[in-house]
Amino acid sequence: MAAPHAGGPEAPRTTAPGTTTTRPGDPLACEIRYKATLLRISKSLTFIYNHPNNIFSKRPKLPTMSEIKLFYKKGACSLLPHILLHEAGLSFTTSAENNVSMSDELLSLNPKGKVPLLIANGEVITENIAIMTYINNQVPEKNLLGAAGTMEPIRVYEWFSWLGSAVHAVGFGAFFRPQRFTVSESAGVHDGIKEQAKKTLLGSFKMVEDRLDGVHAVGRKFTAADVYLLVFWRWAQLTFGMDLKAEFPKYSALAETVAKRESVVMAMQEEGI
Ligand SMILES: N[C@@H](CCC(=O)N[C@@H](CS)C(=O)NCC(=O)O)C(=O)O
Repeated sequence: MAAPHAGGPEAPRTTAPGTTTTRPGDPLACEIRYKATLLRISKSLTFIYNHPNNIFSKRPKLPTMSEIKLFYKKGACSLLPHILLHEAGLSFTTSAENNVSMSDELLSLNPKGKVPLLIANGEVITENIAIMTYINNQVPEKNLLGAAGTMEPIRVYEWFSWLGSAVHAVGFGAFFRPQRFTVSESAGVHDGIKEQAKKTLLGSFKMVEDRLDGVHAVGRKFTAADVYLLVFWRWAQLTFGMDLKAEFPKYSALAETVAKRESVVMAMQEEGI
């Protein structure tokens, strides 16, 4: 059937008052269609140019997960989040502090002058427990702090709290830096503090030993509590000069099992320890 404009009677047109009526083939109709097409192309180009994924745009990119940066010190407690970042499979960069003094950058970001420090999506996060909670929240399906909604996260935080305070701040704090616990500068006083700290730490290790029921601190699977325990076992092994395996067989089995994880091997290799 022939189209109406091809020789047949033309269909009546209804036009709004003030609009121009055109016939197909009219120069005016061609020009209007041409301009409308140009307008559509121009709108599409503007949309593409302004899109955040346009690699040619000069607009700043939105923060992405790849912008995670960890400030650490070789073998320090910052090894904890270093391992956990690998466990999470997140992409991140690192900045190593030297053993003598903290960098100006670290000090300006953390007035406490300590590692670890994590920058993630523009947020500066200090404190191991806060950093590990942040990492866990990025990959909740991995249950790095235990399965949500069960007793596991409660138990993991129970370990975190005790390990971070009694064991780390008090025990190892006094053992490695006795000068922080006295105004005396006498070597004898410092040695006394160290001796007492070691006694306290061995008491804590005995509590770990008695508490463990298998090679993981919480349940039957790996959690960040295992990493916390591994870091302190390593410090003791390097400094106590005793056979930890004979004294604390369950704790040592946990440390040896966790040390074989790819995340641990990678973090330790990166720190050169
Ligand atoms: N409560 C803090 C303690 C951090 C801490 O004591 N970090 C130590 C390294 S294990 C540190 O940076 N010490 C200062 C230094 O080594 O100069 C946390 O858990 O993140």
